[in-house]
Amino acid sequence: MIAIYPGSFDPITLGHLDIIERSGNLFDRVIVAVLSNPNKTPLFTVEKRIEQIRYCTKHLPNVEIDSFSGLTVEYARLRSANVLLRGLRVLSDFEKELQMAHTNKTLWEGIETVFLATAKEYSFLSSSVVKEIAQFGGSVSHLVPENVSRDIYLYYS
Ligand code: COD
Repeated sequence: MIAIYPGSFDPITLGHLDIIERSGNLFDRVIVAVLSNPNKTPLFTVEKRIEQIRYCTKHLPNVEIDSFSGLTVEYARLRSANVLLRGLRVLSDFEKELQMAHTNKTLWEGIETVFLATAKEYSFLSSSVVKEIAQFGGSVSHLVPENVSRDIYLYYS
């Protein structure tokens, strides 16, 4: 079974990476799909995010990294995947994620959303938290993969 893990991943954090590693044990193939969103100004380009994710998942043979634009369900259909993977951290995630899962189901009845609970040590962690700390000169090396930490350091120095 093929699962898509869609997201912004701007940047990928250890919380995302944990979800990718664990889902690789559950599905035949996991496609990490980076949304290319022209309405947002990201920290890193889509190409850079793909490179970052590819590097830190290179030990996972059944994980592929790609980008997409438009509707996630259309991308999933194109890739013959009928599972969307999402991570849950706190109660507020649940509200947002449930709404997204129901919306996606109205767009394609064949899609299922599978939620993985965050590892407890990453329940506070988000890309926004990482960006906020980095912006004010704090270290994020304990929050993101090493290669991403290096890129962030270069970006802000
Ligand atoms: N631990 C566990 N899970 C985590 C952690 C953590 N520390 N941090 C983040 N996650 C999970 C998030 O809960 C989410 O499930 C996933 O990782 C990705 O997170 P982000 O923040 O990188 O990505 P999002 O949530 O911004 O991605 C949103 C989408 C791109 C999936 C969404 O906007 C989308 O589908 N857009 C395409 C348009 C579309 O199809 N719209 C209709 C659906 S509403």
